[in-house]
Amino acid sequence: MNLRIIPFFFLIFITCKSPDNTSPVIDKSLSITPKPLNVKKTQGHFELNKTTTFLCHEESSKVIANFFIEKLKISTGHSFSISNNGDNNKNTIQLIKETSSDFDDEEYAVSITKDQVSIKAKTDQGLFYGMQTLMQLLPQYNTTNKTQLPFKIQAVDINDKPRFAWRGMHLDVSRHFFSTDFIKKQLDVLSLFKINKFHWHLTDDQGWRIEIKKYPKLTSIGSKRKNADGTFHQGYYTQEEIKEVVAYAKERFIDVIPEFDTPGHAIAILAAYPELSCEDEKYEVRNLWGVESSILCAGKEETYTFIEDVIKELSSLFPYEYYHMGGDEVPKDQWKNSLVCQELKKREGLKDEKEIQSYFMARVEKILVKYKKKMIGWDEILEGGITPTTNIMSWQGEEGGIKAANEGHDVIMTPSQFCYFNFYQGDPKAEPLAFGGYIPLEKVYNYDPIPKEIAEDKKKHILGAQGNVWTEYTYEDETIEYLLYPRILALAETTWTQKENKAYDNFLDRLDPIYEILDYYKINHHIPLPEGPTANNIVFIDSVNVSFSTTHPVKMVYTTDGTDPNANSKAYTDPLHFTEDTELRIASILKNGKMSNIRKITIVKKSPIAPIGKTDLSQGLIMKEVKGYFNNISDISNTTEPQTSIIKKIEDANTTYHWGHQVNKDNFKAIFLDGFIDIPEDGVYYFSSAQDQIWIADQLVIDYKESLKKHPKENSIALQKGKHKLKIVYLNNVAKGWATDWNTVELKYRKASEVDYLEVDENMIFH
Ligand code: TNX
Repeated sequence: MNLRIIPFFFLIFITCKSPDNTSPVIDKSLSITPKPLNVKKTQGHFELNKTTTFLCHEESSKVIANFFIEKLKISTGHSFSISNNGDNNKNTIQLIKETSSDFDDEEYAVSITKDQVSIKAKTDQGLFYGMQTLMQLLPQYNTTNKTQLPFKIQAVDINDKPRFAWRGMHLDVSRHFFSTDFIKKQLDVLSLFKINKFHWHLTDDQGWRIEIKKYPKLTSIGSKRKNADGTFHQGYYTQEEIKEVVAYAKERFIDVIPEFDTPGHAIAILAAYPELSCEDEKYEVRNLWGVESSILCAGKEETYTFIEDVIKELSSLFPYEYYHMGGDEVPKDQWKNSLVCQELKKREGLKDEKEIQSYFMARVEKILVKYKKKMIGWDEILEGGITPTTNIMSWQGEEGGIKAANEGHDVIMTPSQFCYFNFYQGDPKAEPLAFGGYIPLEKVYNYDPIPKEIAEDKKKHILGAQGNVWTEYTYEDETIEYLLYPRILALAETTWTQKENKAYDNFLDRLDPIYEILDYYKINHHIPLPEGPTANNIVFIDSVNVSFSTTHPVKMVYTTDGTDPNANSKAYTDPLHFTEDTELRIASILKNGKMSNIRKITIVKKSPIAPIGKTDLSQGLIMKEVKGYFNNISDISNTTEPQTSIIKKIEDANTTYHWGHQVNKDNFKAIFLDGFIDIPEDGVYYFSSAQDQIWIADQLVIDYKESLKKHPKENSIALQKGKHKLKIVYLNNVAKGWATDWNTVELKYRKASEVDYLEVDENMIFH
């Protein structure tokens, strides 16, 4: 049990007997997320009961009241009614809109007294946030039973407003498609925490996902991706579905910002309309991740006509002021080689291809202005210069945002090192597959969207920040939720709460009430996993110590008898000491009893394997190559005659593709490297590799079963000094968008007592 959390935990849920000694007074005023500006407890309590009514003086506040009445009906079973009777305010929840007040637009005040609850704001949005705060004060988030009325809530005065106007979340639906139901579920939950922007990344190389009536092939062709293994991924939203999501978001005061990525990340467009490219080529929707070199032609008028036609249709779907037009990762070789682009360059007096992109974005912005929209672009567009009215989304770190804000552009911060929720939130050795990187909760929480390099008078240009979820490696709804929560709530607080009111420890203390809400909404949130061992098979010779930690404090429970741990299992406190074979199962467990995935670790006592007694060996390994596309080792046919050669270094087995390039299908093959490895001294060794199989001394040390092989796997084996048989099996293919030859063919090793891996180099391999 984490001692630091206990006292606060009791504070949050403090329940004192009310004077009539019936039900307790609930006080959740310190557990609101994002943390409000001011919370002041006052005397007494308010009783919410079946005769409580909502009091609204305007139609628009009635709409808001009804929205929450529906929610309360689900949690309590009771339908509250609305009255306009202004004379008797007793036992009411009043929604008071004061358009002439000096409140900010998103500001609200909640006052709970013994007689009534009042929520004041200048706008409907303010009232909505006031109600969301009130909801967090009620015991409505009960996953098992309906909450019984009446209940008593602590009297309190809350005054609150956000630090930033842009509190966003982004979702890439191109790499993998997600249903409107899933998106609505997220919008509903995000609105509880006052997130107010949804950036919908609708188009990319790997799929166009929105119906455009004038260009039907965008969806009939552009929304379908044929994967390298022959399977398909497809999906798009009809305009009706888009409208539904936008309306659903609007009810929750979330603006939806479409992203139509141009001029790069556009091969799905070219697959449908190849005439929009610079080259006379046929294109396919890209089935590899990475950066695509085929882009929209900047020198053709048809490109701008197409963009205008699409924007015209988008403008009837997305009513908000901002449109995101991409501009990221644009390889410019095609423009260099294109006659029309070079003519354009000359005609417009453009210095280089970067300036062609500036010209392109400026024209796109002009189109947007016609539809009364403001343009956002990724920070790459700064390279060739931008128009004074362009807005920047800074993702390649903070530099682009700093430069743009200092030059007077509005900026949304989403630097990948703080805001990319497709990155790992815990140790990649323990966590399920993610993009890469490492952004634990604390890093998100402590991120400040206003870097110190921004001049005082330019700070106002930082509109806020946003969490991005790119979906190359997320196939399931649950995985998106796992990556998002609770990190997006740390960002919600970072963007809402004043910096001086934030404290990570206090946020951690509020995670329990947050989990209660997430469970109520059936969100598959992350639970920190037991981290420490980098392999799930730990070999030892005499004895071994195994220790665990978590990214933030949470109890761990474990068993050593082959059963799954539960709440009653032993709590992990200190490193575990093993002297015999054991199957260790360990998991994290929250205060509400919810457990993380269980980590199963086999701990095995072994004597080091004796070397083979060969001496007449030459350096290098024998390489056999079998041509063909193989998903699994078992698919390799024995009929194909392998090509045999000797390689000096393991890395000589590398094939030749580069990151981002199209894969050369003729290069698909299986590679077998055979020979011996020279082990320097007796001991337990860890090996690390992203190849399919590593055999040492006839033991299968690494068996990379997943088809997608992105991050190296590790495993241990006890070996005596000397030469041992070595075999490496490697399938050069593309699985789930990942080309295996983006992994260097390599094998690394370390002694169990060391931390850093070394390369198995040319002096260690023989045949
Ligand atoms: C870069 S962020 C991209 C995306 C990828 C992402 C992966 C940005 C503007 N472009 O196309 O999905 O990295 O993290």
